[in-house]
Amino acid sequence: MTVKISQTAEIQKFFEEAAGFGNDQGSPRVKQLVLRIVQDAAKIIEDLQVSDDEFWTAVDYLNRLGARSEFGLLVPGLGLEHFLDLLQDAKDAQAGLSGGTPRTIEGPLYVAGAPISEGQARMDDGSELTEATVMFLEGVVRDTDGQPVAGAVVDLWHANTKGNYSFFDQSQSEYNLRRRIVTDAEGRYRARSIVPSGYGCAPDGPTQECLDLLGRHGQRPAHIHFFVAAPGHRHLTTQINLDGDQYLWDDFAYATREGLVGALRFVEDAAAAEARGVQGRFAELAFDFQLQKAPAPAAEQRSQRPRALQDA
Ligand code: MBD
Ligand code: FE
Repeated sequence: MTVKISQTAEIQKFFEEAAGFGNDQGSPRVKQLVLRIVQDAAKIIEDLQVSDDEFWTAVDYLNRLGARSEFGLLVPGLGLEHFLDLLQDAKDAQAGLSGGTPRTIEGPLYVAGAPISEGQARMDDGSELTEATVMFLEGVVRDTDGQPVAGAVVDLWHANTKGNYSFFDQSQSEYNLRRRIVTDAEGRYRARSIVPSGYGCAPDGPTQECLDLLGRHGQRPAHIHFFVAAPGHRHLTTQINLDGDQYLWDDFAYATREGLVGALRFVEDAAAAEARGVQGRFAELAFDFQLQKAPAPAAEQRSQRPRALQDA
């Protein structure tokens, strides 16, 4: 059996030095992680006989991925963000935490600091009313005993009819299709918006370049993202993925889950439209949430993941 160079004591000691184990400065945690990353990279290079050309092509790829700010897009595309959910689900099961609306990935397109209002909000700026279908979205936030949660913050965001998100798409107005709605005394939230389209990775971007080499598309079904938070309850990051979309169960980001599919109800009734204050065909979507009790105060907060306008 041939000896693996990457596994020799000499090379292991060399990487320990490179990862800062020879000094008492810096961060022990980062040293631990970096050591493992360089060790595993070396093992991959050796085991899979990665050529120099392949190695430097990969280095250039990561530079281009970062330059286009697409690292956060490749991560769900490769299933790693969904894996974090599966891992947390397994930990929850072990800890006996169950019930409530399933979690699913946040994705890379949240922006902090959306306008906040009590009970209801209009989310769209009206700029797509000729091409869009008006959507009335409403539901109740409850605890796992079925009791309504008043004062919960429902922070929701979605794409426009082109599948693009405001902030990242500079052609949209500030915070278009992004709102925070505080549930009323009955735990209810109501939003008037427009039916979103599915998102597709930029065809000329590095994420799609990788997906092409994997023989995969970069499309998501139409969906609506949510953070739902309330004192005493566990923060929930989730989405509604829309029934009938061709990508519902063929999502490049693997976010669709059982229990997170929402069905639009299209209404073509002049009296109903007038009662809603709109003209013509519109859509209704009802979706309720259930929050687990927070096992500890920290569980009430979303992750500290760096986000756009974090401090807004
Ligand atoms: C999205 O809109 C999204 O939700 C995810 C997970 C990845 C890319 C775009
Ligand atoms: Fe999204």
